[in-house]
Amino acid sequence: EHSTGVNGLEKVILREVRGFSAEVYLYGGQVTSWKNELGEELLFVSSKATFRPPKAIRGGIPITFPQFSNHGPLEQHGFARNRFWIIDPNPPPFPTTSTYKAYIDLLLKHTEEDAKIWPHRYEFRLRITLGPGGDLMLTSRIRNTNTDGKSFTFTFAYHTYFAVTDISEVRVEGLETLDYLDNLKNRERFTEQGDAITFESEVDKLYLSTPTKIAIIDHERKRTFVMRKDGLPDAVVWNPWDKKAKALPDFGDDEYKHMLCVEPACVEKPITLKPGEEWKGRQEISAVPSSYFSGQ
Ligand code: TA6
Repeated sequence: EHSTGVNGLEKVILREVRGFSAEVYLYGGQVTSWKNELGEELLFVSSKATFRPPKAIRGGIPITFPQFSNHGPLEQHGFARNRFWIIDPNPPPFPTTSTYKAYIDLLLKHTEEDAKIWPHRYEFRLRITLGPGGDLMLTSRIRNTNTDGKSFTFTFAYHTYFAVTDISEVRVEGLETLDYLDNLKNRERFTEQGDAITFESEVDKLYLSTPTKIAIIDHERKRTFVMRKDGLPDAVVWNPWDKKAKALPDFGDDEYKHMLCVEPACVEKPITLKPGEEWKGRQEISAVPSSYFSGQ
């Protein structure tokens, strides 16, 4: 249902039969809450998030488009997360076989203002779905609607902030032995070691050619987040740790202990669309008790 969020910003609440819920702000097209049937919050949003345009909301699932990172002509992470999206008046049809219950279709289109910094026409359709069992799925469809025959190229990520009990008790499985670009070492390329990733300092790594399934294990709470993705070959893992956390005005000094960003992305090989072409990128996350998780 529609409601008014922080600072009067419009938000939509999705509810699922078993009691899972999610909240999406039209500002940024950004999920800011995903709760399980016990009402436990599964995503991290900073207590110092400003919810004040034009700054992005710190947490949940920011959409970084048309540029991930500050490597390019645009501001850091592009501008989709800094714009007001609308409810899609003409959403794509739902696949008939789907059993998904609660969903919302959002739309972001080019504006003359944005055309000054990114001279292209596009339609970005974002479907946010709360599925049976509380899985949260985001599907992005980005279409080039240029009428001048021009292609455009972009990079993309779902900048997902998971809430964790204690970062020093978190493991990530699925990225071991992969190559990554280390953003803390001038994006130099390294190879990850052979077992699950653990955390004891700032991490900012772009893993390349990653599997469709990644697991984030919150050992303390015996909870595993399972992330499945399509069309997103890369995955960024980020924790600012103490120094960087202190330097971010909209991030509490100690909050790095209770969050981890795992961000399915398309960065190493940017996406190029000709007029009329459409790209699709999907992220689906679920939270399961670790005891069930086979770890395969
Ligand atoms: O998540 C990776 C990253 O690119 C980091 O380098 C850090 O800058 C983070 O995004 C947050 O960026 P933001 O612009 O939201 O403060």
